[in-house]
Amino acid sequence: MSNTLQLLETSLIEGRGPIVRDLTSTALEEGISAADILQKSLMLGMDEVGRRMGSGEFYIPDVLIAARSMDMALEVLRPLLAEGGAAQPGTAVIGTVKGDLHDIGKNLVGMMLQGANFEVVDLGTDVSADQFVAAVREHEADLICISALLTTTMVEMKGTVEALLEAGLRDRVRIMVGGAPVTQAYASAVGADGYARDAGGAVVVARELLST
Ligand code: B1M
Repeated sequence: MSNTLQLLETSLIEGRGPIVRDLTSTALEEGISAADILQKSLMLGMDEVGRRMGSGEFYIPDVLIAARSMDMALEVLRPLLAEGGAAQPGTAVIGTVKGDLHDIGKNLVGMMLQGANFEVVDLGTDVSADQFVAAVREHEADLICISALLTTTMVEMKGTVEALLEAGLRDRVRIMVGGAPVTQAYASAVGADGYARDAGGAVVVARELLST
């Protein structure tokens, strides 16, 4: 791994935001791709933060500072991840389920979809089933993208699918779910149309869902 990527990973874990932002720019100047910066440094750093959180070495403030640093890196990468493609595939409403405040993965998925030229409506975090339904109506969405990072909140996905059914909108919109605890089996069980493991995969699945 390059020195810059190694330093970037360590700085992210330590929550040194401005340094993380600058090292992200340096890595790009060195010719390292946005995808490699994400996969070979930033994601590894967030995984380590999660490991330390799970083992009790890190407390919530440590994790929040690291998350803010990740946001600063993503702001540098955003223009590259969101470089538009050709024709517009459709409108996607995206959000993290009710009770869940994790948004870094959801933001990445949103940026990648924008990069693939989707019109993206980001509802943020802690989004209720009713808010998803209202947004689908308001924006005439073709796709709804639901993220969850907690085993305790992923159950909200089922509620959102049911709310879309009750609102008579289920046939009009495709549903994609994702997030660390979510699996293809879980996606099928809650009645979603698609599941993606990561942000790159989300673009592939989104395109597939709207072309069928
Ligand atoms: Co939280 N947290 N957290 N946390 N946090 C996890 C998820 C955890 C695994 C940490 C751990 O214990 N090791 C654990 C969950 C355990 C479980 O449910 N099994 C956990 C916990 C327990 C909690 C709290 C309950 C802690 C507490 O208060 N005691 C609390 C809950 C708060 C709440 O949401 N109500 C909490 C709080 C927080 C912070 C606020 C401090 C912060 C979030 C800040 C923010 O997001 N702005 C935070 C963080 C940062 C994490 C970890 C460390 C990192 C998550 C992350 O951003 N990863 C996380 C541990 C970990 O994941 N290793 C952890 C990087 C991100 C790019 O990856 O989000 O997985 P990810 O997204 C990926 C894929 O999942 C996928 O694509 C993305 C890019 O490839 N993807 C999709 C995501 N959404 C998708 C949607 C799609 C498709 C793909 O289609 C629609």
